[in-house]
Amino acid sequence: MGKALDGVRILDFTHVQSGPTCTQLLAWFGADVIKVERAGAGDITREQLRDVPDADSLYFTMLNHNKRSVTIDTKNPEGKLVLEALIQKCDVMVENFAPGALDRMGFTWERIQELNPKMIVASVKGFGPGPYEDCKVYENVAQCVGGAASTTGFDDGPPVVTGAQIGDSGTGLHLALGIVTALYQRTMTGRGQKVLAAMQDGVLNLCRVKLRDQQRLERTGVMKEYPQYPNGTFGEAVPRAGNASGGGQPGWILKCKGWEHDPNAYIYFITQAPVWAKICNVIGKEEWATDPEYATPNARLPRLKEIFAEVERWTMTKTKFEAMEILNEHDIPCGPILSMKEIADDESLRKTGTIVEVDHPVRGKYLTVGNPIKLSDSPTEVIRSPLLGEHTEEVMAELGYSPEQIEALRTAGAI
Ligand code: CAO
Repeated sequence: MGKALDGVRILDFTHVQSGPTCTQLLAWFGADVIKVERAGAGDITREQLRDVPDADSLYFTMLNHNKRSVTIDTKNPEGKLVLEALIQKCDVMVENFAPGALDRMGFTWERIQELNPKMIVASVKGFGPGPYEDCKVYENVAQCVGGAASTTGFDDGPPVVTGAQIGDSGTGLHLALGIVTALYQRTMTGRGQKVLAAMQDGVLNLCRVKLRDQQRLERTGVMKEYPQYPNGTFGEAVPRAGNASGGGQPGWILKCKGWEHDPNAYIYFITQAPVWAKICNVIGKEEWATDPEYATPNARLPRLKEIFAEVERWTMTKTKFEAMEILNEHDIPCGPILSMKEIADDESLRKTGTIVEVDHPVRGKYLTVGNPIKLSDSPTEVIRSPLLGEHTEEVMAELGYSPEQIEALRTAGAI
């Protein structure tokens, strides 16, 4: 069966996490992704957080599946010529170097356009144009400047970053959408274009509901679904909401049986309005279904702490999985707090290809997250990440270089 992006060739000039997540997705959709790495060293993540001596780290292997690796010294004059040949053969260049690095290398937008006017040049940067455009940025910096950290955590504690890599992987995802959109537009215009996904913008896009709340706060001075209501105080900016739900259906994380010794024996519980009567029945507070103090969503807002405490008295008598089963019978939305160990062992995630076991010639078998986006006509097969420079000769031959030329470039240190 063919793949959605069959025939699309990507010059993958990315490193670390944000860019590689983007190109990995494109590779899973069938693009030929040629990862250009620094000769001799490669993507810095190959050696970061290593768990097996001399094997590419999981950090690298889990972000670079289905790609080919070529090593080129793009600061060497002959290496530059090889990169030029690649630019002429590819549809998209994806890069996430520090601001200005590509220009310093001699590959400005104008130069790339000269070489290939159809080329789409897609970049991740920390910030968009403005006062911080020259700054280098990593994941947690993006979470802080994109509004996630100031709105995450508890009111009486400091700002908190989330484990979800919304700055890196989130921006890679945004960039991938920009790239396929530009590819689609190119089918009509015949032209390439620049695609920019700034990490601050990507995080802010994911924090959209918090900018919503900022404006609600300014208008009304209070947000009734926040834990600060009714007894706490609201300041000028959106406060940290603890585990409150970001939508109109109040929720909280509640203890389950075993919480004393298991840090993940908790469940997320949502007091969804349409099933309020069922919630009352399940927790044994039938009278709340008709009591005007509890029967409507508005009446409940000032009493959420008391209500969740009562629900928790019930959840503490069940394991998180027992609670999930009972609540689901009644269509009450909830979710157990799953540990990474539980997720890794989850059979259903393996069946769908969301968790995949991959074999690697140096490190052996390891688990990875497969393609989370399933296309019925373009199935994903997860192929192990390439060794450093594994495909240099193969790609050079495809570019028309003879074995002698390849050898000479190798001797010159260009590849
Ligand atoms: N051959 C020769 N030189 C190469 C090369 C190659 N194949 N590939 C890269 N280089 C060079 C670059 O040209 C650059 O050289 P100059 O500094 O002389 O211009 C140099 O390697 C280092 O690139 P860098 O500045 O991007 O790398 P860094 O480790 O200093 O910074 C990072 C890393 C991530 C902070 C920075 O790249 C960045 O801000 N990127 C944009 C935002 C981003 O993607 N952040 C998320 C990273 S994922 O957590």
